[in-house]
Amino acid sequence: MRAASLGATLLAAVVTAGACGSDRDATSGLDHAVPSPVTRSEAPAPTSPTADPTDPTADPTDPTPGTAEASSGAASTPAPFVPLDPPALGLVTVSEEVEAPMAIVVPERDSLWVADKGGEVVELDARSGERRSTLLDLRGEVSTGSEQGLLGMALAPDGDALYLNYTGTDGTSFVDEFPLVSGRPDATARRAVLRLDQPFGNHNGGHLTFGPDGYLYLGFGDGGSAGDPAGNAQNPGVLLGKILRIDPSGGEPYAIPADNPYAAAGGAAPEIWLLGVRNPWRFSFDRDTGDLWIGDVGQNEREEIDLLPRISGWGRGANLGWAAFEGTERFDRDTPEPAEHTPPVHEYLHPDGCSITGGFVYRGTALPALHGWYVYADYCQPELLGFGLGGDGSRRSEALGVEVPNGRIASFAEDLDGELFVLTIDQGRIYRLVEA
Ligand SMILES: [Ca+2]
Repeated sequence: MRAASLGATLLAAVVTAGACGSDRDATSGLDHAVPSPVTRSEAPAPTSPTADPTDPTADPTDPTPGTAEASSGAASTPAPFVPLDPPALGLVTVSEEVEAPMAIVVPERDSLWVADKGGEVVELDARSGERRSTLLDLRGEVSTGSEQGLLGMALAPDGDALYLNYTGTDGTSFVDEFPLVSGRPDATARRAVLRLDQPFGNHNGGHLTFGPDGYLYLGFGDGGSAGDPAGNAQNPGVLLGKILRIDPSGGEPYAIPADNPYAAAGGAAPEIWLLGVRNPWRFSFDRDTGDLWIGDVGQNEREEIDLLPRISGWGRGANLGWAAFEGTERFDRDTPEPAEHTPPVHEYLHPDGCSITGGFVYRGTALPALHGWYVYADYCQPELLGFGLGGDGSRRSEALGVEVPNGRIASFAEDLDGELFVLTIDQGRIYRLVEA
């Protein structure tokens, strides 16, 4: 397949290997914990999860927030503002201290905590970019395959603990908790939260983030290889090919939020929040609207963006289609179309890219014209990309006119003010998105 040759040449093909279906894969994790707007007295049947438990009139297949808002009459989710012209953007280097930055959390204004794919969590001076200290060192514990390693990191909303998602030396995915003591993660108090066997080295997902509901959302790929040979993504009985939602501090090793779609359903995994993802490589919650945005890496042809509006229940129980669909197209025709299929809000084709790197809806103040744009990228292209939704449901997709000078865009991060970092590997650098 087209991307296979690329995969052979990329040392850190977090995305590429996902696209080409190599024997390597990674998992991702997400997390969030916030008081949920979803209130249900009963969970849906595993075979017919509903994407919108709060509004029976909303169309679960329509991910357009403007439409969902109109149908429900709720006014709490402002429609994104879509500017007429992309702003003039630039990138400034924040730091070159981290070889393969995967994630950043900002515990306080002058400090950046960066997860290095190789297994370290390092503290950088936010202004100079200089390395202050090593916070955690898991280098002897993580695998080094292209889609493996320390892949995700999230800080609890109350600042009590740091969570890491990484693949161990045998390829297994782990999520560990490190309580913060005197403001720093304490390795001696480490606690295992989740482990997940990985049948192949690729499609580990690995992202995790706390949602506006306070729960931890974790993304795991379909288990790897190519074409989801075991049918994991459509199987509600396994955690592969899913976005999970847990309460890591509510039990041992974690608690299941009562409104998870399968919390009370026998035969389905109660951790599941939504299903049918191939390799969710970065997802985020819009800090203004709470909407959930997912970049899901395609197989051979289509990279997709999925939007699960808060007002429609954040995609609770939604089925994003893989492997019955790759983007909007049929893929595995032996797998029937899911009953609650939520198609992507946007997709693009190879060779315009090879593997999506999901980003954030920009909500900072430094770049007013970018407000409301979903900023993302592709692992095989240097240029930042933007996707915008108008209040009328109109959709715009544009290159944003700024390129990373070297390296490959593997991740994004957000600071305390909603300004964006762009993280590249191969030539590891952290950039900040600024006005040109
Ligand atoms: Ca999909």
